[in-house]
Amino acid sequence: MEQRAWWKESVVYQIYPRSFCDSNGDGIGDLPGILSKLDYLHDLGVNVIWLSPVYRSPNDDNGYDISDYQDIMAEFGTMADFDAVLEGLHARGMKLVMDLVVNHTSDEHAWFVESRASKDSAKRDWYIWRPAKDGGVPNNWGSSFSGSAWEWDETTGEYYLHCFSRKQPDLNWDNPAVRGAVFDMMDWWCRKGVDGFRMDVISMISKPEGLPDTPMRPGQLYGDVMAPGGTCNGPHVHDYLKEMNRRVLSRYDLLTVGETAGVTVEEAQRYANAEGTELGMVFQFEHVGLDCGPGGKWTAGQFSLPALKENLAKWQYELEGKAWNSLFFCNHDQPRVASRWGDGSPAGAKCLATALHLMRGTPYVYQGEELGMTNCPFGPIENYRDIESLNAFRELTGAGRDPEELLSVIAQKSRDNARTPVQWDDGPNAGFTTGEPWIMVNPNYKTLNAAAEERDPDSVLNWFKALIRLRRESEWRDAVVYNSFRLLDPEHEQVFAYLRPGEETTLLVVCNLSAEKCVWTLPEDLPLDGAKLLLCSGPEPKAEGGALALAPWQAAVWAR
Ligand code: TEU
Ligand code: CA
Repeated sequence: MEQRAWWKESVVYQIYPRSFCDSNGDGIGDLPGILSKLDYLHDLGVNVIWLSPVYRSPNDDNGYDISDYQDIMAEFGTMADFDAVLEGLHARGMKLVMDLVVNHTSDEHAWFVESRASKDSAKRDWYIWRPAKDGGVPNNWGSSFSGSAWEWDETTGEYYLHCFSRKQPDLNWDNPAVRGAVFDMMDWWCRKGVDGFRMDVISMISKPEGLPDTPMRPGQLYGDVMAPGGTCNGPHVHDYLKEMNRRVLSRYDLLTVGETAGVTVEEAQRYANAEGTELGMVFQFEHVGLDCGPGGKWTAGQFSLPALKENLAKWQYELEGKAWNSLFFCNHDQPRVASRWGDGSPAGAKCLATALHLMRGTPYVYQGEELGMTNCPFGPIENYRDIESLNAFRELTGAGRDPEELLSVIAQKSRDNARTPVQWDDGPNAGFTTGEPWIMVNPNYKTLNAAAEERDPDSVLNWFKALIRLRRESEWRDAVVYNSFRLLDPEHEQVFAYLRPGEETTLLVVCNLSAEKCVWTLPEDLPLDGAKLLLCSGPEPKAEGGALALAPWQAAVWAR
C-alpha cells in the first residue's frame, strides 16, 4: 500500500489573486477579497489553497516577476492582509501553499539591480551574464515570451539571460550564494506557517554546460529554451532539489509540487520519488500539449480523446509505486478545459471533472473551473492583457503570419482565457469588482455564476462538491485516493472509462466525453449487478446485455 500522506488525500484549489475578488473597487483582485471568500472555498470542500504570487512585483508577468520575496504587492494589500488569509484558512482546517518563483526574479529586485551595476559587483554571478558572441547574442535561445532570451545591458556591455520576459532575469543556481538566499527565504515563509510551495519552472534552474544552441524547427525564429538540450531537467537540477529538501523542505510538513516544464515520466520519477528526497509531486505538460500544432502553441492542433487517454494512462501506470501524480486540466496558463475539450456546456464541464478527479493523484481545481467557466470571446488583440499572447501576436504578425488566422488560435489558447474575473453573481462585473476590471469579464456571467449555481442542485459547482466529498469524506475515499488504475477501451473515440482496482473495492468510472449519446459495452468480467452507483450525471444508464446507453456528456461512477 502506498505510504499515506495528507497531501495525497487533498484537493488543491488554485487562486490567481488578480482575477479572484476585488475588495476595494480598483478593479484588481486582492487579499481582502480572498479573505471574504474563505467560507465559499471551505464549503466547496477543498482543503488546500495554492496562491499564485502575491509578492512585491512590477507585474510585467502578473506577479511571476518578483522584486521582493518577503513583502506583499501593494495592489494585493499588506502583509497583515496576507496573515489574515493564512490565519483564516488555518482556522477552517485548510492549508496554504505559496507560489515559489525562483528560476528568475524581477529586474527590479535589489539582487539584480546590484548585479547589473558592474562586472565586479558582488552579485554579478547571481545571474547569467555573457559577452557578445560574433557580435551578437551568446546562443540561439528564444524567450517563452517571444524575442531572444538574451538582453543587451549597455552599462556593463554584456547580455543577461531571461527565459521569459526581459524583466525576468534568470538566477544562476550554480552559485551556492543564490541557493542559500533562496533557501533562507523559503525557511522564512515556513516559519510564518505556510504549508508548502508550488515551484515555478523548477525544472529549468540548472542550465546546460556551455549554454549550447537548441534545435530549431523550420520557420522558427529562435531555439526553444524548453527543447531537449535546453534549460529543462538540467545537469544539477536534482542535486539542487535534494539540497533544498535537506536544508528546508524536510524540516516541515509541506505539500510541494514542481511545475516541471519539459518533464518526462522518467524525470518525474526522480523529482517526485517515493523516498521523498526531492518534491512530493510534479505537474507534467504532455497532455496540454497534445492539441498544439507542429509549430507549437500558436499553431492549431487537433484534439483526440484516444491520445489524451493514452497520455493520462501512461502517467498513471509509470508513476504508480514510484512517485505521486498531480491531476490538472486547468491553471492560469491554460485555456478553460470546458471550452478546450468540452463544448462549453455545464454537462461537459462536469464530465471532464469526473474523468480527472477519479484518477490516482492529487487533483487541482483552478478558480472558476468549479463553475464550468469557459474561454472568453475577447475579439480584437486590444482586449488581451497577457504578455505571452501580446508578444506572440506582435512577433508572429511581424514575421508575416496572417493576423486573423493567428488571432483565431490566440482566442483558443491564450492564458487570458483563464484570467477573466471569477463570476460570483449576475450583478455588475459578475460581482468581481465595483470598479473597472483590469481585464474583460466573460459576458456569460449573467447565467454562469456562483450564486446561480449554489441554488441549482445540478450545477457544475454542486457536482464538484460531490466529487470532492467522494475523495475527501466518503467511505470510498481510500479507494479514490490509493487504488490502482486500469484504462478500459483505449481506442474508444467518445468514452473515457477506467477502473480503480483495489483489495476491497473496485471503482468503475465511465465518462461519455462527447456531445453525442453512445452505447458503451462493459467488459465481460465487469457485470454491474451488485455494484453501487456513487455518482451519476443524469438518469442511471441501464446496462442492457452488458451495454450502457450513455447520454451526451454523461458521467457515472460505481463501486463494487
Ligand atoms: O509557466 C511556465 C511556462 O512554461 C509557461 O510559459 C507556460 O508553459 C506557457 O505559458 C503555456 O503556454 C510559469 C508560470 O506558470 C507562468 O504564469 C509564468 O509566466 C512563467 O512560469 C514565468 O514565471
Ligand atoms: Ca483591489
